[in-house]
Amino acid sequence: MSRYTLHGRYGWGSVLTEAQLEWYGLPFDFVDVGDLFEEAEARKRLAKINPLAQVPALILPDGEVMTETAAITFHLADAAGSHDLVPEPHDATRPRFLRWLIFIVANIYPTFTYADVPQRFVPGAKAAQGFRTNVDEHQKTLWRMVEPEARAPWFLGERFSALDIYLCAMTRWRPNRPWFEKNTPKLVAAADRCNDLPKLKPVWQRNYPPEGA
Ligand SMILES: N[C@@H](CCC(=O)N[C@@H](CS)C(=O)NCC(=O)O)C(=O)O
Repeated sequence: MSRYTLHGRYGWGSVLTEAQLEWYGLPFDFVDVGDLFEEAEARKRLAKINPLAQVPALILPDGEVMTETAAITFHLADAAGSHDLVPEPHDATRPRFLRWLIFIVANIYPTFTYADVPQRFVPGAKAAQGFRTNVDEHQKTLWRMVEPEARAPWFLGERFSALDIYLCAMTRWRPNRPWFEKNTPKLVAAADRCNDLPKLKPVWQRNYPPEGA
């Protein structure tokens, strides 16, 4: 079987795709792109594959390049012929799945794009600092909108989905884990459950090794 190539960085957004490849048992090679914020060369290299120089960038077995985690989520479900992570078209949970997956990638994910290195978008250190503070606050507001939508034990209720994978990764990012525990306990509960799934354990360990490991 031909293989996928995942260009990514452990701990970063490529984990969203890595977890899904692992879940479906699709064979892949991982290419560490380097630190896109610290190494100009790393951005230059990745831009040849993804002009936006973002991860994940997934090369499909036929050579086609895919970026955008939500698009990849749908494609991998098709490729695997599985509804494990993406509710099928007439499933009652599908509209909620679509809504909140797109909410996360369209509204929350860009808060990282703009605030990770705000100097890219706002001139002057002082303005960049204020921008960062405001975008970080906006991000918290957005997560607070997601929280009441979560059911149990998974985000969609009885049904596990790719949304739980997003939560498991993203509750490790900004603001920080204690903030999520205090403000979005339902999201954290689904994230923790996902963290404990034996099938995905190696992915979480690779991307978020326990401290001191
Ligand atoms: N909309 C994209 C967002 C990807 C993204 O923002 N990736 C981050 C890492 S978590 C990145 O590569 N950032 C580098 C940059 O934006 O310059 C997706 O869903 O795949």
